[in-house]
Amino acid sequence: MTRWLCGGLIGLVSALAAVAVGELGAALAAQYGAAAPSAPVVAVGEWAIDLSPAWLKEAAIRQFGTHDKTALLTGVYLTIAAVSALAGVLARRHLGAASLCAAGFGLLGLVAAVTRPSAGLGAWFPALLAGVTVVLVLRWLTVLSLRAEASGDASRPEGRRRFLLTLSGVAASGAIGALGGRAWLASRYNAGAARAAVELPEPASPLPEPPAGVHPGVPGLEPFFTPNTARGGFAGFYRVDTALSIPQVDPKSWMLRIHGMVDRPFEISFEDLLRMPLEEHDLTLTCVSNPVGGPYCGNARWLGTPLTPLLRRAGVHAGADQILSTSTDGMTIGTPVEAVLDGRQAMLAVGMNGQALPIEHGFPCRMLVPGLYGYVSATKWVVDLELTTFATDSAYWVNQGWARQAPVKTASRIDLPPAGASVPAGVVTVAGVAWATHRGVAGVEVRVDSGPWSPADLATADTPDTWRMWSFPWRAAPGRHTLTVRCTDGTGTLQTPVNQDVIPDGATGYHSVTVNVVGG
Ligand SMILES: Nc1nc2c(c(=O)[nH]1)N[C@H]1C(S)=C(S)[C@@H](COP(=O)(O)O)O[C@H]1N2
Ligand SMILES: [Mo]
Repeated sequence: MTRWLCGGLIGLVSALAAVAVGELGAALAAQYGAAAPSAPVVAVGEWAIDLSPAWLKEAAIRQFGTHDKTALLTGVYLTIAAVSALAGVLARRHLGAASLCAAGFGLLGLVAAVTRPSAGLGAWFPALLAGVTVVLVLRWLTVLSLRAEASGDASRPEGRRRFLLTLSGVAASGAIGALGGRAWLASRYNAGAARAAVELPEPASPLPEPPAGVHPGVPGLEPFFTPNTARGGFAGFYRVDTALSIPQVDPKSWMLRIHGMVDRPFEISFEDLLRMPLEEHDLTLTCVSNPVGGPYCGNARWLGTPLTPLLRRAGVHAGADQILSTSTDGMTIGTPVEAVLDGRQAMLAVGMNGQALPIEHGFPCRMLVPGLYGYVSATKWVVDLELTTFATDSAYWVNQGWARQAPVKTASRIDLPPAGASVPAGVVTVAGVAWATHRGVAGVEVRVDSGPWSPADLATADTPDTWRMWSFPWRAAPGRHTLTVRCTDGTGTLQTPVNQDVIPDGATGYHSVTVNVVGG
């Protein structure tokens, strides 16, 4: 075995041991009641998310979609692997310097862990354990291998075998420890059982089913209500957030505080919330990071308590123009007070499509305000509403370069036929969705190549707060054709053809797909 390889392996194995100890430490912290225990690797990953600029986050969402978290953690692991391998090589010549380097890495994890907004007491514990472990294991293995080389043992087959056995022993325990720690943490820190136990009360007056015909009945077109999780070949409701480990909130200890520029600040428990009048509302939620034709838009029937009476109860001061909401994981979202009080159905939602809110969609409670992008309205795991002003406080995404005010822009999308599809010549059904949340959709038009715009068949509207489905019978002639869609909102304003990127306040432009029509 070359010295380089030996050093690199020692570095990798030490890092693996440290990662394992970090995971086990987090599980141990959870066992003893730490509020939001997280392994150092996760803390570093979340830190990286916060530090990365808006364009990078946006690119990650675009590139990896909901898998952006997996991509990020993979990146963190690869960085740890590279740095630790280098430290291992360095250790053979400069053990002190390499130990410092490893300790520095541990310190990084420690700083990340204690500066997380969700960090509770004991957040330092897993990272400190991991940091100490990496230094000790690196030193131990390096000294062992140098000694074996000095004594000539390393050049004998039994000596080499003995050393490799030690290395693989540490590696195997590390792998088992890391996986075991993760499983242990998942079992200790999990709101699944609490969620299953929630019994949502009936709304004061249940909302009737949406009118017949909200779906055009085109086979293969997604359902009018997006399922909470993937079903029947259709993707589940999109998820966009900065949480690497999904917050697990116990509804028994959940409290929502309403304070700031109000006459009567107060707190309510989850039980209080469920005793308030609940109402259902159909609402399409969209992410500002959704590119033209993109998937980050979903429609659901939500159950919750209206936000306006709560604000009235608190008595909002005249000068307050922003509701700054905060989640358990420290996300802050700023919503215009004006929008919430103008009569639209803003709510604190506890149910989604007939179930308690899924954990990844904000269990036990999230905010929703029709007509605004998620990053300025839809706080998941919300625990705090502070009445303030836009002049004094700015929220997370705004600090990252996104706009303060972000009403949902008018958009339309072709879902069928999918881009690049081959379809037989004859009548082809083109279909999709259009939304201008809170303004409603009044018309959809389709254009073939550079031909004239033709009106599509609109499915029945549910409410102006939901998307509207549409279809269009196209007499398709053989060849390559590009289909383009546009819509008109409920105020009579045509969707703008101007192409704009998602930053700072949402993409615009028309969605096109090119398809191959075959046969004749
Ligand atoms: N706590 C928290 N709430 C959040 C976010 C977040 O990162 N953290 N992201 C917001 C954004 S950008 C969007 S688009 C919506 C997405 O909600 P969903 O994941 O339920 O679809 O949640 C919003 N609420
Ligand atoms: Mo978003």
